[in-house]
Amino acid sequence: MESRAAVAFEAGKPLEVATVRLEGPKEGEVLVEIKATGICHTDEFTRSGADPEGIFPAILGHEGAGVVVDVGPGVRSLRKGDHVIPLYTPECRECPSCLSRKTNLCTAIRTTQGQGLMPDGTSRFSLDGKPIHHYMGTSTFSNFTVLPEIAVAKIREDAPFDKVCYIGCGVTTGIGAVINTAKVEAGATAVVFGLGGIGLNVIQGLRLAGADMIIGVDLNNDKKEWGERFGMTHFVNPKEVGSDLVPHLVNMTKRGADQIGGADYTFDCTGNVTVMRQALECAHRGWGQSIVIGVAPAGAEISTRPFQLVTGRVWKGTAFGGARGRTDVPKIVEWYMEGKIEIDPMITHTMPLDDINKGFDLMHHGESIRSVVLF
Ligand code: NAD
Ligand code: AHE
Ligand code: ZN
Repeated sequence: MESRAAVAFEAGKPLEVATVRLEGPKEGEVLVEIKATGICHTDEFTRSGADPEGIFPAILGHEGAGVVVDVGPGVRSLRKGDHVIPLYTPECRECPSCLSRKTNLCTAIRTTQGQGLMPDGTSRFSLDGKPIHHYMGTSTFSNFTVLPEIAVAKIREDAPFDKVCYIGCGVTTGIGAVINTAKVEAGATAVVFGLGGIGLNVIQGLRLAGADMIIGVDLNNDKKEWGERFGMTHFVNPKEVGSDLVPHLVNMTKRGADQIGGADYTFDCTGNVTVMRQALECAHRGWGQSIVIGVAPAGAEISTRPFQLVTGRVWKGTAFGGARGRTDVPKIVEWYMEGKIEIDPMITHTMPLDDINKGFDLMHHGESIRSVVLF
């Protein structure tokens, strides 16, 4: 069949909308009509050429929602007409990682996914007879996409595609980092670096967990109002802090008799390795945990004095908020439908596929929280 898609032909170049060929689903795969897809900073990270796993040409996009329109042989858990969210972190429930119960990082198809291919080692997408790579196993910047059954979460049918697509990455990553990875308790203090599409969801996750003090840090003062809208209690713009940022944040979080300072939990939602170090170092001595969410460019490395770890700070990372997609994503959709979490105000812009590059421009200029492409 044919599908309209935004193709990344070369690193650093705008996406180009084209009509591509798409082969139907093979054994264990489903064909999904994507109804809406968010644009995450990770799409920009790969488009820009900063992703060491980036392969071109490719169809990017990993934050979609849609409807199953065909199923391949052997598919048992899904049928035509099901409403679904594609999962860049699948959940096979059979691999050692899934069975360990210690991680959400299913390994069943990770190798071929990183090569931009379906599990059988081939691509379903092509243009003028030449293959186009898949991306993160999802390629939601295409009106139709093929997915392995294990990489699809079935959701309730009354959930609006143009909102719940955001659960395919940003919402689940932010809220999951708080609940699954950090396991934040009521009354905690937290610092969130980067108040974009991920950081604001960390903030709403912290509010949900009952955190007392939620400090947001961003270079863009417009993000103050955004953070407050979702539960942030204090805002810091590093450009406006006279002294060093870390001592400033430690000072702000001083509590109790010892007056040591430092947050119980900190989160990097920028992908900047200098910020990751600051996030670790403003965590509380003895128990503070710092969670790396941001994705850093090829070649970037993190560093700190080992003393920071010797004295009890914990450096952790999280992918997809530690969520097991087929199990957890339908639950997060329920939370949204029941009004436990907010999504609508964060979707600041919508656009047709033809205007997808405008979504990337808005992200660059710090004007959007989430842009969503509607098919
Ligand atoms: P975004 O562009 O919407 O937001 C980034 C925010 O960080 C912006 O508000 C920007 O002003 C701020 N910022 C940038 N540099 C800063 C600095 N030095 N100090 C303070 N603030 C700074 O991006 P997003 O979609 O929210 O994604 C954030 C990061 O999370 C990206 O690196 C993305 O690739 C990554 N990500 C990771 C996962 C995961 O599973 N680990 C999932 C989704 C996104
Ligand atoms: N390809 C990059 C890594 C990118 C990365 O870390 N991706 C996150 C999801 S970001 C979603 O917006 C992830 O899931 N990581 C776990 C995994 O298996 O990829 C690189 O640096 O090579
Ligand atoms: Zn993402």
